[in-house]
Amino acid sequence: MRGEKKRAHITGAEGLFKEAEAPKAVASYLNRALTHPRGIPDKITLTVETLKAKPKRIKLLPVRTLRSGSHINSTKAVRSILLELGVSDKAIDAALYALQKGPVMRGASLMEALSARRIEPDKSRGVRAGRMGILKSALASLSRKLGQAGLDNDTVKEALLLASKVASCKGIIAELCASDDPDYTTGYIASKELGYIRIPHIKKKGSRKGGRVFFVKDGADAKRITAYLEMTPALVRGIEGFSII
Ligand code: WAQ
Ligand code: MG
Repeated sequence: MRGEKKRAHITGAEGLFKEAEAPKAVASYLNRALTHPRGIPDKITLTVETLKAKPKRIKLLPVRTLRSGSHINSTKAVRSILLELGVSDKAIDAALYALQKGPVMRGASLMEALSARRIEPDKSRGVRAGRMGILKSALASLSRKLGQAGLDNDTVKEALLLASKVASCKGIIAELCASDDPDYTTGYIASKELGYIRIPHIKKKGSRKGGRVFFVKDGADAKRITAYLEMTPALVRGIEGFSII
């Protein structure tokens, strides 16, 4: 689903569904586009496609939430977590600049973790992670578990699913994300190594900036990574082993 206003992109969302679930899923995406905090779109595009390949099985990353009461502390934490994951100071600076000052992109930047070079084929659009889904039964268990932590909402569930697919991609070291919604100030750093770390106050309230950076190993193959993120269907089948710390 895509919502657009005066050719500015407002939001996008997607999922994998069984055929029988499709009408309900489409209706709920439509409803979300019409009630989005970034405004009512002039145009909504809905696409329904049949999967050609059997989805790859992926696992959800474990979730934890950083305790931070301020934007300054959160920025410090972002730096130290990314350094721990092997991202250079230069790449951290470039990523924070892109998220806080750069134009809002539809997709994510692919950035080499050491050189800070951006390698995505289309620099203004970025790379869109897609074709990820979760079985209905797994989603019900996930909702229950997130509910106990006060986190059972679409924003968290979709971000966690996206981050879990991204982290499953060979060559990706970490992801940094800040929402472009002016009221949503919690972002995250996700990685196979440390899981999904929620970061309150990653941005200041009211800002319409935001974005995603996928840090890759220097020399990684941008084409292969883009193809995996955009095209390969990935499915969470169960939540065994999933934890909220
Ligand atoms: N693939 C790659 N990048 C994307 C995608 C995608 N499918 N969708 C959005 N982006 C980029 C794009 O640049 C957006 O501007 C930016 O990410 C933010 O997207 O646990 O709501 O949908 O509480 O605004 C984090 C949840 C929510 C944290 C993130 O992102 C939590 C969010 P938004
Ligand atoms: Mg948004």
